[in-house]
Amino acid sequence: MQLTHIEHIGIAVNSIDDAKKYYEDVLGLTCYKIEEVVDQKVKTAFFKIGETKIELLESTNPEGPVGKFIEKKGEGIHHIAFAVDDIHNAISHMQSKDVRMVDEKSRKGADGMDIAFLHPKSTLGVLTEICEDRSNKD
Ligand code: CMX
Repeated sequence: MQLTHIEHIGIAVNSIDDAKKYYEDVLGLTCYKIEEVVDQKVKTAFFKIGETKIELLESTNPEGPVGKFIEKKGEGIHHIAFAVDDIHNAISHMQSKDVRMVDEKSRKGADGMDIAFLHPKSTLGVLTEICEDRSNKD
């Protein structure tokens, strides 16, 4: 298993419309996509910096993972995502190291990725995602 780069950093925000102003007007980044991930109960907005992305996460339901996070901790860094070459291999590797997986199998995430989350209780308190870009592989 090999991590190739930091694919994105997920940041929980109260409002994408409000947060976008800071990322665009102050940091000078461009939002290239807004996408709702219905099963995760979030709306996402993506910005690119080199090979890495910033993913803003706005909850669409207070019972979803980002809604609960915002309620408990407020806005801020929600997760870090590492790119891997082969997500099935990476999940097997994590399981062989006794890492608690939120997702035992990969699933479709935002921006064309196959993703799986590792539980923060197994990762020193940092919610961690692994993702494989399938866009050039199928
Ligand atoms: N980072 C670090 N720790 C976190 C966390 C986060 N983002 N979210 C929750 N936790 C911690 C909580 O603080 C809590 O710790 P304590 O027991 O010490 O208080 C512990 O994890 C359990 O939290 P909880 O509120 O009881 O449990 P939840 O029902 O909120 O589930 C988690 C937590 C991580 C399993 C859930 O948020 C999850 O499945 N996340 C993965 C999916 C996800 O985050 N989707 C949104 C993004 C989708 C996308 O990027 O497209």
